[in-house]
Amino acid sequence: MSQADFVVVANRLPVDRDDDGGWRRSPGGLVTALEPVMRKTEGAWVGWAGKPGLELEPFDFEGTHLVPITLSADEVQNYYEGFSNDTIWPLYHDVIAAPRYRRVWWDAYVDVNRRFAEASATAAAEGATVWVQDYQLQLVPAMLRRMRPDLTIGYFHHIPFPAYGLFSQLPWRRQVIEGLLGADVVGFQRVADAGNFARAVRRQFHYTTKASGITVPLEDGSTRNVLAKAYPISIDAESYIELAQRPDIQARAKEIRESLGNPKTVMLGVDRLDYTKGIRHRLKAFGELLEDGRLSVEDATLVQVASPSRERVEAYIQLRDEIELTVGRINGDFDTMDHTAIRYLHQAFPREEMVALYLAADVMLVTALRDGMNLVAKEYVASRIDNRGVLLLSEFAGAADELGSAIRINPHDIDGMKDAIMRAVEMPGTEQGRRMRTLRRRVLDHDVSDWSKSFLEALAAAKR
Ligand code: GDG
Repeated sequence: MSQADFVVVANRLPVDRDDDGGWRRSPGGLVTALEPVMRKTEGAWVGWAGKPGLELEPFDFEGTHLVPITLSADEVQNYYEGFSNDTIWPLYHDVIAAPRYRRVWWDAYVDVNRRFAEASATAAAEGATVWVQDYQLQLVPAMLRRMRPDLTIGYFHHIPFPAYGLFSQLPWRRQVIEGLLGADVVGFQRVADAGNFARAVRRQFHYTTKASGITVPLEDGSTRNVLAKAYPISIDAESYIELAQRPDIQARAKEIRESLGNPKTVMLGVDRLDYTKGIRHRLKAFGELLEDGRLSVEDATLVQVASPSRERVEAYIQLRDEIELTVGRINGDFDTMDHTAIRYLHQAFPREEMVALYLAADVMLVTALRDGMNLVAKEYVASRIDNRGVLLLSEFAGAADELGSAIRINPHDIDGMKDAIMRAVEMPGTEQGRRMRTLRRRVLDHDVSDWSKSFLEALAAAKR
């Protein structure tokens, strides 16, 4: 079997299955980010094909060698929906929802991580570079290093890494840290995440941590250096600009505004339906503004795209009920025959439609309670080739570190958020332009290829 010099390991393969059994590239950001790298190196990608019980041989797709991992229905439930999305996800997002610590879920997580590590060990050539992605696979770096000490191993963490006081709840906290320390470079979204990780290492293992790296003692008395550092992820900004320039998409943006009854202000939220995104807080602030009479449905409409997500996890089922109840109440109280308060869409849309929505929106609401980065904020900014529109951005999203010219909000402070929304609604065009130009400069200068390049350069430097 052919072996690759560059291997990506992620929970999901970069492809989705068509109804006719064929494959097409998935639209996700990670796939776009790594596409140029994969093409240059003829790499391999290890991941799950997204369907339980599906057994597939490795195959080639558009120049990448794909290595499918089989997950049984039980494993999907315990490793993916359980430990990944009902233990780690809520714990790492500051316990917004209560994490559940179940030993059977942990056992499945260990087993599945081992299977990913074994497949990666088989796929990687002598001395290859392996890049492991995200919280579903935190044990893979150390497992893989034990199997293949010749490899250079990177790990990127897409979600926050919590403060030690929360992380220490995890019954398997030492195993998780040991797993991550198997990498040569552990990348985080924010400087604060890297700091939280270093502190967890100090508290649990008493290793020395410096800006130049964490010193990990080895059994033979020597040491290894592990670099833990922030590499903020970004988007393929150019592709958003290209879409925003298309006349058909600009026309569609106009059509969207018309279909909403041409209100003065269109506000927009775009999120996976997830409790970390602060959708309820946003609805509360908007509903109160209507109630207070500071906004009316003739003046302002909120479009909320809530794309379906993790629909079998209990916390997500409950959240959907709560949000839909709230939307129904607000619309029931304030809608007229001609205008709606909230246009709620529990659907996923093609990227063209997303960009039309970005162009149609005067105010973009990113109100996450906790978010690793939040790419929607960057997509909105990149799409605004007219230098208009206002971004409201939660300080609890990683993007806040970079996007200082947004209107910064604390989503827990409903009064503060209401004032910020009014400020955005009333902001003069000149101020919008000044802020948007600064935001766009940042996103265009630091796009996703910079992200992968700087991470992979650090990894190359770690190669002895
Ligand atoms: C995780 C971290 C971090 C959403 N609905 C539709 C759609 N989307 C696209 C958005 C955006 C992506 O999905 C969502 O990315 P986010 O960054 O906003 O959030 P998560 O999904 O939670 O991602 C996050 C990210 O990983 C990367 O490291 O930033 O903090 O939680 O690209 O546009 N796309 C389309 N239709 C939809 O209906 N086409």
